[in-house]
Amino acid sequence: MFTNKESFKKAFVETLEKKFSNRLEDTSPINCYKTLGSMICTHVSNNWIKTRKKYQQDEEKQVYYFSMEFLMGRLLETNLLNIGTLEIVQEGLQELGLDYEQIVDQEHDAGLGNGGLGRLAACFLDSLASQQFPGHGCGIRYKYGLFEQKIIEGNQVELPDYWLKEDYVWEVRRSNEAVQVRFGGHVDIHENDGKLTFHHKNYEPVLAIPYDVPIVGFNNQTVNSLRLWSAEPVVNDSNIQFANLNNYYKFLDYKRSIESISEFLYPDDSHIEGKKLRLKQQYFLVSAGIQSIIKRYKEKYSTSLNRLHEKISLHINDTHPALIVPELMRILMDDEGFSWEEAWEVTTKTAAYTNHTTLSEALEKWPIEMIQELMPRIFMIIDEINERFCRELWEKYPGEFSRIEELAVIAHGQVRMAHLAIVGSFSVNGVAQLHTDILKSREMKHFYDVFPEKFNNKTNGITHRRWLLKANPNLADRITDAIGNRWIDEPSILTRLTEFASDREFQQQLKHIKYENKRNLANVIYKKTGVKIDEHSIFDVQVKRLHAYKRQLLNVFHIMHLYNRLRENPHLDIVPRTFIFGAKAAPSYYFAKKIIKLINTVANVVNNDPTINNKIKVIFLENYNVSLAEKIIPAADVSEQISTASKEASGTGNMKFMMNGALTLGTLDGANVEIHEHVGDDNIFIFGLSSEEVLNLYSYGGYSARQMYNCNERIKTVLDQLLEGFFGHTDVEFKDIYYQILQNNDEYFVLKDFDSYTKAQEHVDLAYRNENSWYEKAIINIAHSGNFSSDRTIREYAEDIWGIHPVKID
Ligand code: 26V
Repeated sequence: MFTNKESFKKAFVETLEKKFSNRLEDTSPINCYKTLGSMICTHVSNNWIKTRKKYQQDEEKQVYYFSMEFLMGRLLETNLLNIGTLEIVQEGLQELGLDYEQIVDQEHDAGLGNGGLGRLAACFLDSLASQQFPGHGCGIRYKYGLFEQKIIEGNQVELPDYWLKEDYVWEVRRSNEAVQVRFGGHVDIHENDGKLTFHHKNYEPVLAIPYDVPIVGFNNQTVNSLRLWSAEPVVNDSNIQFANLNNYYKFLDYKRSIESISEFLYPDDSHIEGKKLRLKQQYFLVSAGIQSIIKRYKEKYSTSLNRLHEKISLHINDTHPALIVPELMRILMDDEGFSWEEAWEVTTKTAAYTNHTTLSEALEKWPIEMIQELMPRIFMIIDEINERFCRELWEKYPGEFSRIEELAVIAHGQVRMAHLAIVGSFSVNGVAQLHTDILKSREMKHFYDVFPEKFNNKTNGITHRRWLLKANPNLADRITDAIGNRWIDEPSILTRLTEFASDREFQQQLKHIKYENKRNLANVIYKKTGVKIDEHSIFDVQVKRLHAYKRQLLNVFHIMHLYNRLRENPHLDIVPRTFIFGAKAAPSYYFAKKIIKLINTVANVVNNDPTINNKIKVIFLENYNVSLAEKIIPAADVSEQISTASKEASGTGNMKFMMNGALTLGTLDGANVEIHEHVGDDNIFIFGLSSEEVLNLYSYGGYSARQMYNCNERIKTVLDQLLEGFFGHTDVEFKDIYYQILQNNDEYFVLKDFDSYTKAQEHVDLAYRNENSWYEKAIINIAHSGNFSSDRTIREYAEDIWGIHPVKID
């Protein structure tokens, strides 16, 4: 059906007519999208079945990547790309008189994630399937994804993201593979022949229904699965017979409370709230996932589970699924009759954990009582893990109470999920070299002393298929013209582009592609905001979640400063610049929301001031998501990666921009450090405090924001403008930002780094004037971006952590 244009067109019209009883000339874009979706599903179903069969017969080890978030974005175009039919479809639809872009736009982003962590999980799935690794995702089918952001009078307003409004064409509901997850109740303990047995009683049962999404490998036959779990009430004879109205209402209450488990994604990735429902979600995911994996394992291997770790790895993506450790223990002991020692041996060889943040406010801890109430048996097991671990520590460090207290899994009435994950896993990894070094030498130093062999680094990556081939097809074609197409399978080959870095023709081609992408983005911006921007200006972009540590504020302060200079001298010699922002703030993150308001307020002033000769514009694009990122990133000249050094574990946006030929303006933080090492000093703009300096300032003090304010006229002017002047009238709106900086001593060193940031921005301006040299730098960035493909990352996980190998499907 996709073998050539003609057969595609024929099949498309037939499917459309059958599916919707609709003629082509009367149809709608949404029906075209659904038609195309169902054609792709039919096309991949054969390979999906083959892959499942092969994995069920083959004895190769498999990995299950457990994550509370999978930020998949859209799938139509990546699926077409991966099955190799993108061009046929684009041309075929055009010949049918249909608008391909409009059809693609019908798909609602699957926004089942907050940001970097969830998008990383999605990139990993693509790299697993594309390299034929037997690896699957395990997550939650939230009814509502990350909220939709609207900007109203400069403020963020959140709307629910009901992404399932139209049927989700990619999922398959597999009710025959449902399992039961149990909450609450109590545990009866019996002794039989000196052996304790545990019986969970009076629990509330929840039905976990899996919905599978096919993960289509690029140019191969592999189709892995992303299994998303949905919570439904258990409907049986006893609760369906409504003898009286009371029971009926009770049933409805029960139904509502069960369904709430997979109702929505928690949108705050900065502060843990300790909400019961969130803990329920975590156990729901873990218990449903492991039960179904073990069911399948037992169908396949008639042997006992004591060699589970040889066939399966369970990956814990951040601490959110850390209950994998006690849940697997529970199943092995209570259902399979293992002793504690046997179960511990298998569990700690099966689970592996990735840490994604060192921010203390995001480290998960749960009150003992909450775990006890929701999962009484799981709590008993965690308690025992803690007891045994503390006993071991006592032998290793006799008398060192405070060290043991620091390491314990349970302390001060709380269960520390990171500790549980470290103790219960065979591997603990950070997501960039600097991050891993900080874990080993500071945040988790004591654990590193106890388990040095567990710690390792796996620098993040991004799928070059979505972020270059799909998002920037013209650039991908140019690259192929220059170095052939092998880079698509092996992105490290992109380094061959370094030979073209000083090639004038290649530089010009890159310039034209960038310009085209900028024009497209300018159109999007005009449609969305009504603001016309100069396509020849430098597109300077900061798109990411809004967090104080990511320092959008530093960017805004610089814009205010630049605007002040332009007001003083409208003929100031600068290259015109368009500052572009996209950022969602957690709904309860007051400071972050104020910064959004500030960006929009500054934008309003700057964009409407005729005296500055259109030299700068400020754009805030609402509802930043994966699809918008795919339009923004290929059009960027400058990539703002300006977090306070030591705070950003890795960052992955930095890699996407680099791959699309934008130059990084950044601190030596997260993976920026490795980008810097790859491209060299001349091809990146580095500024600001080092992580070492930041950490020393935190440890020993010696920084005064007030002093910076008093001694630096430029900083003082900008800060004072928060209170008066800049916005045309005295404004109380931003006094909290002013006081946050001055009274809380500027926790993220915005003022401290202001001067060096401003200088780095001047260097950007100068560098951009030399066109050849600018594109030379851009080419060198693209050339070294292959190292940041998630294919490399996944190969490292496969080899060093999971011990999995490619499985050919034929
Ligand atoms: C925490 C919480 C707290 C409770 C509610 C929901 C929620 C969701 C996520 C998080 C964890 C945030 C950690 C995180 O996203 N880390 C980011 O991971 C990226 C992928 O490794 C990395 O590139 C970023 O630097 C890092 O900030």
